[in-house]
Amino acid sequence: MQHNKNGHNHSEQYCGFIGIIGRPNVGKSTLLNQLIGQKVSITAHKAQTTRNRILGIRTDQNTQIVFIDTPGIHRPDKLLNRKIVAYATETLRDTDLNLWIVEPLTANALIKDGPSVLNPEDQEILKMLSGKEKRTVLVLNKIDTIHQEQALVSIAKLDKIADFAEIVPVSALKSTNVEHLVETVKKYLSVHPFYFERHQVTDVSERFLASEFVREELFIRLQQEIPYSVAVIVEQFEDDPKCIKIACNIFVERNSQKGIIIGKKGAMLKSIGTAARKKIERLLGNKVHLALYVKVLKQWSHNAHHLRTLGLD
Ligand SMILES: Nc1nc2c(ncn2[C@@H]2O[C@H](COP(=O)(O)OP(=O)(O)OP(=O)(O)O)[C@@H](O)[C@H]2O)c(=O)[nH]1
Ligand SMILES: [Mg+2]
Repeated sequence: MQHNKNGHNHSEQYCGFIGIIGRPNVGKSTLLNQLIGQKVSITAHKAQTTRNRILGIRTDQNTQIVFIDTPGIHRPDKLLNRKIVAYATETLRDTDLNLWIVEPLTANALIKDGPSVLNPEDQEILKMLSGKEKRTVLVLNKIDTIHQEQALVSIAKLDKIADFAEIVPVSALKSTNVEHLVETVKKYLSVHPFYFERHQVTDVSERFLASEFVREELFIRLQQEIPYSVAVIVEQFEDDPKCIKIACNIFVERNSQKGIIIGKKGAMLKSIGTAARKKIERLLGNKVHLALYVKVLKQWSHNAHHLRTLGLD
């Protein structure tokens, strides 16, 4: 029987469900996209971009890794946030292995020891992972922003706070050491027939991705609370090979927000539409016509009924 460097037998298929968890904005979705080599999860410089559980599937020869991107874990204030934090905390219960993503330790933390090197939110996550440390790979992301020496000191400090499976430094943005992370994950797969087709990279529909690419542009361009007050729903998706026709409703919570999204003479909505259309065209490999409509749905993010209608429950 032939075995490769992960101890895998060539004639069997190996699979695993791998959770990607961490605070908001640490780079979970950026990492997922790099791990599978395709953009299936939207990213932004603002916290709480991801609202759903999103699968990224990577199949190489006889291994299939199912990565699960989750919303950032934080103290929820409104109903929407309670729901999205639940997606993350429920995910880490059912996975074969979790990748816990953290940012480089601050200079202030580097003079401390023990769990207090972590910021308070990460200390909470450490408690949630209690008992699962050996099934947790701690991923130190954004190492492109620090000196190598600082990375080494950070790893030494993090190594002392729990008995993690491994600690892997990466830069999701620059794709540094991401392939090493994949090789690490492969050691934790078990024998099982592939769950998905070999070519499948995600479980979310093109329709959902189209709405997410619109939401990504809203996140990038809008300030303060507005990104958190928008939800995007695809109303029409006509699969015409000459030009795919997509129409989306953008729901906001207040009239004033509607005005800001539309902008002076519609300029803001136009630039959002153009940028999102280009991303959707790249995704679908086809010409796209994208129509956007802004509608007010008062206080939707606090309302269970509206959350259900918007597919967020
Ligand atoms: N410099 C640097 N920036 C990064 C890296 N990885 C992610 N980022 C940036 O960090 C920000 C947040 O990235 P996301 O991938 O959206 O983070 P997230 O953890 O998915 O955030 P939530 O979905 O809000 O929980 C974006 O501006 C990314 O470009 C990295 O390795 N280096
Ligand atoms: Mg995200």
